Amino acid sequence: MTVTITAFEKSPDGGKGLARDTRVRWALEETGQPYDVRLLSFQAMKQPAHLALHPFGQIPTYEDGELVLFETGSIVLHIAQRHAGLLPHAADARARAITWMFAALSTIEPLIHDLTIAKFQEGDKPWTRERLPLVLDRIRARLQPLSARLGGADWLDGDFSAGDLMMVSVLLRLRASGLLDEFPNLAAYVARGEARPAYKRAFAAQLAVNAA
Ligand SMILES: N[C@@H](CCC(=O)N[C@@H](CS)C(=O)NCC(=O)O)C(=O)O
Repeated sequence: MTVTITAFEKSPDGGKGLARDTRVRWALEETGQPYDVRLLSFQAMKQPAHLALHPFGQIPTYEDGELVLFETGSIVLHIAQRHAGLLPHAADARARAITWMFAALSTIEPLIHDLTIAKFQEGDKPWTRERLPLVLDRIRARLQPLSARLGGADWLDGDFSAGDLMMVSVLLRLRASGLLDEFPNLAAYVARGEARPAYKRAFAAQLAVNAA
């Protein structure tokens, strides 16, 4: 049975690949898995049919027969565990790759999400002008050690893994802020991820939806 994921019918980013279905598409492409996509309006995302799949009424979801998953960390980990290509075989290396997935999602992404909120949801609030530099500095404080750890390597721990897929997916949400350019090795790391054929296919697929 073919996997079905959900995505925005019309993504707020207009197809820049920032919506989180892109990382799931990328994982499916890296592992050579075909998939179908069910597109949802914002309204449909909050209706009972979708809430039964995703308690928070968000995208993406992942359906494979009886199995329904939400949360991109869980979805990408599931894909990576089920299919070869995204996790090393050696147990310790596999655990480290999964650690980088968690680092991306729990140590880096919340701060980047905070920037999105500060800019787009709270941009008109009188206190945003004072708050924004603090939000940016908190991100810098995470990028600095990440940049130091990556150093001159291509990927975070040996070969490309689900940890890199998730870290690149999270970091590329920063591009418009200019913060990535302050860390040239991280900017190059993101560019390396985006240059992967599987990423390009995932990006093109979500763009096709949004350009239509
Ligand atoms: N932690 C969740 C976040 C999911 C999420 O924020 N999805 C966004 C799209 S990228 C969404 O559905 N936003 C609409 C909403 O929250 O109503 C994950 O990684 O799957």
